[in-house]
Amino acid sequence: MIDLNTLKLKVKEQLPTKRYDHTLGVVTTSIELANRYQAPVESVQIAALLHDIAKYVPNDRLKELLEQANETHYLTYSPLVWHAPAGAIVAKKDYQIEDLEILNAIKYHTTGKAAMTTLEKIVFLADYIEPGRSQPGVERIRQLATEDLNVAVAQTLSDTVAYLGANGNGDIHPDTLAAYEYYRQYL
Ligand code: DGI
Ligand code: FE
Ligand code: FE
Repeated sequence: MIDLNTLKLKVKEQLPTKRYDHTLGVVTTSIELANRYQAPVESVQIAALLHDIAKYVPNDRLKELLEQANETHYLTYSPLVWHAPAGAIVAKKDYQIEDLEILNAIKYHTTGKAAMTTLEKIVFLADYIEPGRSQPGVERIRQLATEDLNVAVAQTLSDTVAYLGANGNGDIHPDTLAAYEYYRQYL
């Protein structure tokens, strides 16, 4: 059994204040979503607390972690997505998280993927709409999140794909594209 307060303190030590505040925002939003959409609140909190645990690990080390875990396919895409799969590796190695649902929620929090579990959708969405976020369109998605989880996830993916495309970012990760292709049915 994991003690959430101990975990919180450990995560706080690992992150700059701003990122820790974002993390607490993701935790709060994830709990609200878990209550609304009947997901296990404890698992949701653990995944939310750890989702960005590898955000400040240097790229060289992220690369090493992904190589050791045979996840080298990530390395041909933007380093911006590496912290998510690497975060799942760190959660297992350094935080003794064995629950695959929690590990996958961390792993896919940046790209999303097709046919996510409720837990995966909640962390993915909460990361995008926590109170500290202010990107264009976020208010609409916050509203959608109170109405329908799949629609809110679909709109998040649509906005993200449009944003990455508009920024001339040629390397949208295949999981992001597959997620968008899957969830656009809800728009
Ligand atoms: O770590 P956070 O800042 O809390 O949020 P995040 O893990 O969602 O990472 C956000 C960044 O990742 C944002 O700049 C968009 C980018 N991103 C998400 N999916 C993809 C992506 N970047 C590329 N290149 N390809 C993707 O598929
Ligand atoms: Fe992240
Ligand atoms: Fe985040």
